[in-house]
Amino acid sequence: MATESGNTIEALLEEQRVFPSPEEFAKNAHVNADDIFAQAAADPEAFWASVAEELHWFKKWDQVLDESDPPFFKWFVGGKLNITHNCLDRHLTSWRRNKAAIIWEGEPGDQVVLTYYDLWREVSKFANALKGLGVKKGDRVTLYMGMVPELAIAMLACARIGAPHSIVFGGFSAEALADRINDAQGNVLVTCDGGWRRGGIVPLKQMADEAVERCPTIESVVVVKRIGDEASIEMQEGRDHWWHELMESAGLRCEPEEMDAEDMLYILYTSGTTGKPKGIVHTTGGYSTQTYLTTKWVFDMKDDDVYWCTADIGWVTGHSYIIYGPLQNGATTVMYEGAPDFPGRDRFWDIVEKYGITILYTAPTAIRAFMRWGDEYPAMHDMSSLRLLGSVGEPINPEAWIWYHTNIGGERCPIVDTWWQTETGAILITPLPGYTATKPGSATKTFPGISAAIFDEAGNVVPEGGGYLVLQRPWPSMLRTIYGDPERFKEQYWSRYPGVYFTGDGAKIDADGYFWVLGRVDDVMNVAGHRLSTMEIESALVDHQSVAEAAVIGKTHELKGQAVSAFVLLKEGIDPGDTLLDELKKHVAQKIGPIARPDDIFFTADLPKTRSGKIMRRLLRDVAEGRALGDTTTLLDANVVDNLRGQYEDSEG
Ligand code: 7RM
Repeated sequence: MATESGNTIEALLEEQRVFPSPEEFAKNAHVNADDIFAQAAADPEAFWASVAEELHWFKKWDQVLDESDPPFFKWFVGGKLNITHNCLDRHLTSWRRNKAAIIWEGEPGDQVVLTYYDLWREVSKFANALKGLGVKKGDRVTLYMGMVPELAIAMLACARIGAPHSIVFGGFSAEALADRINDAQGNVLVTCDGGWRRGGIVPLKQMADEAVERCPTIESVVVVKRIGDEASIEMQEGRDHWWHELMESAGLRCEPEEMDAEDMLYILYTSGTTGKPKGIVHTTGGYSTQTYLTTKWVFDMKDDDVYWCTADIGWVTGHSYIIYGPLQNGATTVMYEGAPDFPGRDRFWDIVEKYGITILYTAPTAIRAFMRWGDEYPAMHDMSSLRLLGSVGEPINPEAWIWYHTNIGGERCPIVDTWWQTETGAILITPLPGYTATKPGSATKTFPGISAAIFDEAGNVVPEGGGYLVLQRPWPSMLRTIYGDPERFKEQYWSRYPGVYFTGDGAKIDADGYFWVLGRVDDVMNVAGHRLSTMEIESALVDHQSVAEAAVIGKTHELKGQAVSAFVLLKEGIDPGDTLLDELKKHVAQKIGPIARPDDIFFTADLPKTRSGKIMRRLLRDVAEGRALGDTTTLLDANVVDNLRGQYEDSEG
């Protein structure tokens, strides 16, 4: 099984296991033939135009792609549409009007089901409420909420009236929220009195109050009552409005604003290599088109599916693959409010069984946690409804892939490992289930119409081997700019190789043309002149039977430039000790070579992660090198680093 295979990058490339798409699946899949790829490659613009034809447009475009002012590309020039018409109105004239659009499960176990008709009504009403607060087309509206149905309603309401939303993940601090509001400069903030998390209350309104003190542009705050009295919040007269009160008097009809294809749909902030978050700008026509098609093909979305993407809507995955992609397809999309281990470690599997989930889309970090908790939790539930699994957010190590395949997918479900970024708006590298044979650890090949390559430092294409992952042609759902900073947009993505989009990821391509994304290039180490990927060594460590998770950093070293330093989380019940420490060092040396042998390994109870589950190696580097901590605003749990530092210093004497 899993541990028989190496998890290092070299071993990944030697990985012989290929999982052909199951025949049964292929029979009914949306995509099951070659010609689609050939056609899209021969004429990508014609391909994307034919996809856009499947959507509703108030006015058809005059030109598919305008490349006259690179890198400021425009798609479907002159076209007019509204994404909420495609998400809602279009389904009201068919049998889908009473189909479940959103099935929502609250952490305490409460449920809400909104049919397409229900959702259309709620969205129209809140759109009118926003207008009543003075929001006009082009005004930015910040949403700082938990995973409640009102979040979906609010974002669609913004889109309906052409007011770009800026969703700030509900786990961010008041300070981070204020920075984002001030960058986007809106007049309205929508929040909740609080959110439920592991039975406790996330004080969203209190943090919003604190933030708004520093945000002179905010005139109105709309508050969803999720918690009630226990939240003990204060409403500020004249500024704060209860959601339910606004909705009582809001009109039922709100015609969608006719948006230009290139009008802004939303801003979403993402962390860059510097401290200041970047406001990624997405526009309407291309984003609609590509999220629509990728949802349909990558998830093989059908009318009888019950689809669950476990991301938070505060991240791009939630924008594209909980809301816009699925709703444009008329799908049933599930939203869950809370934590995966509350009240028990089987909560996800409980939800799968309860709603008969057929498609599950989650992240490797979650999968590794489930693995660590043990096989008994999924085994408690009937998960035979599942037919397709997805992964996103970071490289998935083959061991986790195989565990997912075996314990969640019952060895029958194809896995789609989907590579994309906030900036790309939609999935770009992925298997198509029913068509692509998968290899554990590889996101496989580009989606039809997309052109990616591996470049070396000088910008030559690497036909087989490692380098930088780049995108060679514009794609419809690409970011258009960084909000308020077009120079940074050019500099960050388009300056390394002229005319080519630089992803910031390192990757390899194998003899079959399969991509293996290794991770951010800023996580690459240089040890005595040898280039090593943190991921490569982490995989080698995780490959050991005692290790649950590992984070590797390059610690500054007098002689070698950098030395390998590893933070290791052991599986439950395994005792750390010097013998194990030596064994792990040997294991890495054996898997990759002596050069990768960690100088030190530190056993820890937890790893500092961002709220979206990415390990913050920068903070580990700070701990290892005894520095003051840098920016920690995206850190999930500040205590983790403090504990780590305490232990680390003790162990160093
Ligand atoms: C969707 C999302 C983007 C970064 C990206 C990669 C990493 C995402 C995969 C992956 C390997 C994958 N947006 N990444 N998906 N690495 N395999 N399937 O995560 O903007 O938050 O992050 O995430 O490094 O550049 S994101």
